[in-house]
Amino acid sequence: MSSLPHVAPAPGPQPYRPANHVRLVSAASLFDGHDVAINIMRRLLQSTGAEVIHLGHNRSVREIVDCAVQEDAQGIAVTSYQGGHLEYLKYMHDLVEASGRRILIFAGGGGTILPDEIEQLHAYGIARVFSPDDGRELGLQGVINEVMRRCDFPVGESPTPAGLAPLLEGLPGRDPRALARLISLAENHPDHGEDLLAAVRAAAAADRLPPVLGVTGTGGAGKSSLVDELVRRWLLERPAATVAIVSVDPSRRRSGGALLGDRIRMNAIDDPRVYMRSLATRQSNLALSRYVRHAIDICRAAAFDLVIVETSGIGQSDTEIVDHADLSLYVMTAEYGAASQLEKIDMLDYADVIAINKFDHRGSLDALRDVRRQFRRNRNRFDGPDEDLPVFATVASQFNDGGVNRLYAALAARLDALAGHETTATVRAGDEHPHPVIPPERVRYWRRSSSRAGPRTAAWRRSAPWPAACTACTARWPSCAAPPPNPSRCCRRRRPRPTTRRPLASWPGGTRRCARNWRPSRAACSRSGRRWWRATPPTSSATRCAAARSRSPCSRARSAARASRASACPARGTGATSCAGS
Ligand code: B12
Repeated sequence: MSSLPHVAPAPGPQPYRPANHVRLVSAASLFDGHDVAINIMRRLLQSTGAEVIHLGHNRSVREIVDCAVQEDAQGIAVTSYQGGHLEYLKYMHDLVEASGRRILIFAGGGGTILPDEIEQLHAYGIARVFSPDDGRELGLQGVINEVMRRCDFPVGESPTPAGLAPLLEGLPGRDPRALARLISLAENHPDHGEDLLAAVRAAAAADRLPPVLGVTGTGGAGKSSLVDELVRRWLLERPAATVAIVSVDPSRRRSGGALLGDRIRMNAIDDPRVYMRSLATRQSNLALSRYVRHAIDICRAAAFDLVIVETSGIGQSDTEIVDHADLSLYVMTAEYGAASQLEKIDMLDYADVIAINKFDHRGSLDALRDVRRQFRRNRNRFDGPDEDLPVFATVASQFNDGGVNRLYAALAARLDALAGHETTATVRAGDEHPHPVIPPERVRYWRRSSSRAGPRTAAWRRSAPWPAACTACTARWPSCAAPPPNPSRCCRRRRPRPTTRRPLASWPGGTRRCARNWRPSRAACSRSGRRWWRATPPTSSATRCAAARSRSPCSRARSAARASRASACPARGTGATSCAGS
C-alpha cells in the first residue's frame, strides 16, 4: 500500500484525466496585475496533468506561437485583460494557421472580453474564449477540464520509416517543426525510440556534430538565467552561430503535470538561430528525462553549433548530466550551509566548470574560498593559484557581469576546442567581483526591518488598544485588571483632521460614520472638537446620532449599563464611576 498521505479531492467537478500527454503554452499579453489570472489557470492545468510551458507576461503573439511550435504543444492558453484582444487573438490564430500545426487557442479576460467579441473570436477560429459566466456555470476546474478535453489528442502518428522521412528532411535546415515533432515522437512512442534514434543518427552530418554543454545545479541557483546570459554572448559574438537548448523540469508525481518554466528567464532566445525544447521528467526523483538522449541526438543531427542541456536540478541525480554532455557546468549559490556540506556534492567531483551564481548575496566570498578548497581536495590539485581553478563568481541577473564574461570565455574556449577549431571568445572588461546595485548587507533589508517591527507594533497595539477603547472608552476594556486606556489620547487620534471634518459634516453617510467611529470623548469634544460639533447642524439623522451618543437618554441608559458592569469588577474600585462617566 502506498505510504503517501491521502489528499482530499476539492469540491466541484473532478479533474479530467487525459489519455495523452497534454502540453500547453501559457502566457499573458501584458503585465498589469491581471496576469494573476493566467497563473491561476496554469496551476489548475498542471494539477489536471498538463505539462505547462509558462512564458510569464509581456509576450508578443509571435513569441507565443514560435514557442508553441518549438514545444509541439497541443494548445495555447492566454489571458488578455487590457483590451486589444480581438487583434491579439486573431493574429495568433493567423500565425498558428501559417505554421501548419494543430494548436488550439484558449483565452479568457474576465469581463473585459464582451459576449459579442467572444462570438466573433469563435467564428474566427479561436477554440474557446471563456467568460466569467462560463466560470460561474462550469467552475474553474470545469473550465480547465474543457481545455484539457479538447487538447487531449495524440501528437503525431506512431513513427514509421515513411512517416519519418519528411521530418528527417527538415533536420539540415533546422526546421523547428521537424525538430519538435521528432522529439515528441521519441517522448510519446518510446517503443519506437531505438528505430527513431537510428534513423536520426543516420541522417546526421557525421562530420559536424556539435559539442554538448550540460548545465546542472541546485534549484533556484539561477541556471536558466545563466544559460540565457551565455546564449546571449554566444549569439552576439558569433553572428552566424546557432544553438539548441534542451531544458528539463520535474513532473509532479501526484498529477503527472509539470511546470516547464525555464523560458520565463530566457530573453535571448527569441532569435531564429535558437531552438529550445522543454521536457518534463515524466518520472519523479530524476534530474533528466528518459528521452533527453533522443532530444540531444536530434539537435546534434540538425547541426546546431552548440547544444545546451539544462537539468531540473533536484539533487544528487544531477551527475547524470555527465553521461550526456561533453562539458559540464555546475551552478550553485553560497546557500549550501556549512562548508562540510560541500563534501556531499557529487558534482564537485565531476563538473568541468563551477559557477557560484548570485554572488552579490551574503557569504559569497566565503563560498568562493570554500568551493575552491573543496575542488582542490576532490581533484588532488593543490598547486597553482586559486584564479586558475575553473570556479567562477557570477551574477547572472547583472548586465554585462564581469564574472559571467569570464565564465563565458572559459566555456567558449573549451567548446571551440571540442569542436576542433580556434576560439574566437574574448573576455570582456569586467570587475573581479561585482559591485551589486543592492549591497549584500541591504538584501532583504526591508524584510528584516518588518520582521523586527512586527512584534513591536503588535506589542504597541496590545498596550494601546485605542480602537476598542475609543468606541466605548473604558467600558469595553477587555480585562478589568488592565489599566484603563487614555481616552483623550485615543479619541484625539481617531478624530478626523479639521480639513476633512467639514466635507464629512455635509455628507450624512460620512457624518454617521464619523459619529460612530470618531466620537470624541466629552473632554476632547469640549476642548478642540467643539467647533466641529457646533458647525454641524443637528438636522441629519447622522448628526442627531452623533449628538445623541454623548447626551441623549439612550446614551445615559447605556452608560448606566456600563456602570453596573464596571461596578461588578473588583479590580476597579474607583472604576465604576469612571466607567459610567465615560
Ligand atoms: C483582481 C483584479 C485586479 C487586480 C489584479 C491583481 C491580483 N493580484 O489579482 C488589480 C488590483 C491589479 C487590478 C487592477 C486593475 N483593474 Co482589475 N480586476 C480584478 C478583478 C477583481 C478580478 C480579475 C481576476 O483575476 N479574476 C480571476 C479570473 C480567473 O476570473 P475572471 O477574470 O472572471 O476570468 C474568467 C474567464 O475569463 C476565465 N479566464 C480568465 N483568464 C483565462 C485564461 C485561460 C487560459 C482560460 C482557459 C480561462 C480564463 O476564467 C474565469 C472564469 O470565471 C476584476 C473584476 C472581476 N470580478 O472580474 C477586475 C477588472 C478586470 N479590473 C478592471 C479594471 C478597470 C482595473 C484597473 C484598470 C483599475 C484602475 N482604474 O486602476 C486596474 C488595471 C491594472 C493596471 N495596472 O493598469 C475591470 C476591467 C473593466 C473592463 N471591462 O475593461 C474589472 C472587470 C473590474 C471592473 N468591473 O471594473 N484588478
